[in-house]
Amino acid sequence: MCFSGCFYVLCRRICTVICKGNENYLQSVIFVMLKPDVDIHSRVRCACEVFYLYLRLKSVRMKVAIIMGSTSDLEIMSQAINVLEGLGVEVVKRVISAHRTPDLMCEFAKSAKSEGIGVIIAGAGGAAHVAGVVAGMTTVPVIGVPIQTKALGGMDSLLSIVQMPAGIPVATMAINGAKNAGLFAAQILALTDAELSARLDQFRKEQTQKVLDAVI
Ligand code: AIR
Repeated sequence: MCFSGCFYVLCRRICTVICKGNENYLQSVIFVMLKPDVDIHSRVRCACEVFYLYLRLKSVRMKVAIIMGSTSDLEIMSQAINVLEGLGVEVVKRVISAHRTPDLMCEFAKSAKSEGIGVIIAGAGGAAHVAGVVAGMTTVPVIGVPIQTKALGGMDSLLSIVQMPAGIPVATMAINGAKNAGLFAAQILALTDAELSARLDQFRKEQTQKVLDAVI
């Protein structure tokens, strides 16, 4: 096979295997390279472009931040961590309290976007303000998880998170609904990540099969 033939095969591999779902522009670069009258300099330029795009596409793969008001929330919030890690999503975990560490909360919220965080999951119990306040300081989507409390069963957490003023949305899950928070975050990221989208489809298939296979 000639040089350009090998190069074409290599580039197609990069497109289809690594950059799934983002192939169109890359393929158009490859087609330019394939034109018979293209000189070697242009071919090298195209190769650099393909490599650059590959690095850029890799670097825009977003992370999910999971923050919680206290280490006592970890048992519930680990359901979100587990589901996301199982789907191959990079997770950043932090204990951040709206009341006990307000400065840290502001710092985190303001830097979330530049840190490559695509979704924030915020769990807290009682006077659970972290999700709403973080949402007020960033346009990264925030998912709130009300943690069940001993005194009021988690209704306090739920109402603290769910009743956001118009203009600052928080997607509120059920009380202790951390697993769904993880899945919802993955579904948001999957809109621009075809591989993650395929893993979510597989997750749903397996879930359905488990129900169909259940013997009672
Ligand atoms: N909390 C911590 N800072 C602000 C709030 N609302 C919440 C935690 C936890 C609850 O208070 O999210 O659910 C009890 O925290 P701890 O540390 O006393 O166990």
